[in-house]
Amino acid sequence: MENANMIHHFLSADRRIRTLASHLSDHSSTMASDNPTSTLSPSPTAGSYVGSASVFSAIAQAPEDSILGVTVAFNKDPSPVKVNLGVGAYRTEEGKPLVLNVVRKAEQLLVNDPSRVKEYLPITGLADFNNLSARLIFGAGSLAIQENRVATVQCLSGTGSLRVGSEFLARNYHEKVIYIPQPTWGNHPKVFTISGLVVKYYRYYDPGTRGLNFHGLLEDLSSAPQGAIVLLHACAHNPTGVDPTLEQWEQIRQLMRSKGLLPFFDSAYQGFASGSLDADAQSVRLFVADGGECLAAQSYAKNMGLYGERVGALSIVCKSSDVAVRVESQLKLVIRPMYSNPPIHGASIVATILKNSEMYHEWTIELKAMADRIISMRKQLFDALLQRGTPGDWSHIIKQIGMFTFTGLNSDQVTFMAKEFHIYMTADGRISMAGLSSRTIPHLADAIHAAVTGIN
Ligand code: PLA
Repeated sequence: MENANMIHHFLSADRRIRTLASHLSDHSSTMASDNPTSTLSPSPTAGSYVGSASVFSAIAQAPEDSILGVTVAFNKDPSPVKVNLGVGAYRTEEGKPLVLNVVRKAEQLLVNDPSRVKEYLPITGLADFNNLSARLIFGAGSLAIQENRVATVQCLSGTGSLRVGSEFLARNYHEKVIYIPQPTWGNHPKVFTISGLVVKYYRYYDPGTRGLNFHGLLEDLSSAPQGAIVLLHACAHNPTGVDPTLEQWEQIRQLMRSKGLLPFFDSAYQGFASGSLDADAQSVRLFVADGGECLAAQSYAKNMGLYGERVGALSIVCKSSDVAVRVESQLKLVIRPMYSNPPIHGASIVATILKNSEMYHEWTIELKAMADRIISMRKQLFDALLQRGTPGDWSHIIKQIGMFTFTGLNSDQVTFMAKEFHIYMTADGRISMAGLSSRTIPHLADAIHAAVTGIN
């Protein structure tokens, strides 16, 4: 065996030397030639190989993303009155992106600290960040945390946390079916499918009442196979803005636990819905309090305004600490070949704020101000439509929760509003309330009025 290996080694070394020699002789002859390509054999990947088709020529043009593509269309519109209500990104009353004061402060502290370095983080991320993130979502007094039953890893914002969590499940969990609400965030089915899970839908929204289809939800989860994964929006359901009440959450919990369904919470808006971090985590805490297992994907994009820093966390609550240790070891196997380890800056900002009680307090005030401004936009838009006598019941605008209003406008009306009023939103009629201001509301109300009265 040893000998065979050695012979193989020498033969392949010999082959490499011969290849190198032939390259060198090719090179010297091309140097002497006027036409450097004339002595090279034509290669379809060579730029100089004129006349050949690209090796990628059969690739089809992909459609734009249904949410981020709205920004692409918006950016192309030269109109000075254009408004982007597509992507859920907070804007100030002046229509400007907002960096929280407390985030600026944390960044100053980090910059001024000479002991900070740019070494790689561990595969699982910044330990402080992970511990503090688990406390933020499960509550400081959570029994699961005290009993070391939670495995938390820092991931690339909410999307990355969902991606890592679902690939972990596809590799390690016996049931591959994940039930997601109908409708849901457009990226959910893509993330779960690419991770190796099989996506099915449960009824969630009733267009007739513009509220929760609670009966349909319970029926669909009742008929899900034992052990199936269920994606739940922790609060501020996207795109509908419709959340179950606490009593309904309790019924969902009982049903899911009785069928052994595995909850996977997507918490992209904690604190952004009600303005209270604790109130917005109640659904998750209800499930953790019963001692059962679940997953939770957290994002700091919206509640700390850290969109582009890509900072989030995935927590898996387990039945015992030894299971949590093994779960974490498997999460590392998912992360290492995906992006090796997460970025340090955003997580350091979050950890700085969460561990300093003064800064934490300041954050909650800024967060509440963002949530309140969104709620006031709801009221102003509702009043503006009422004032115009726009046909239909618009009370869902003030009833819905979180960043978005699911207006009920159809795709023709959406197209009309972009073309005639330069107002951009997703084709399903979802508008980002956080992108509105007192200045743009009259323009939006005029557009909705024209769309509703002119286009069926
Ligand atoms: N989960 C839900 C329910 C979301 O709405 C979003 C973001 C994410 C996860 C992921 O956010 P993150 O990766 O940036 O943390 N949804 C946005 C943006 C705000 C987007 O589509 O990427 C939206 O406009 O729907």
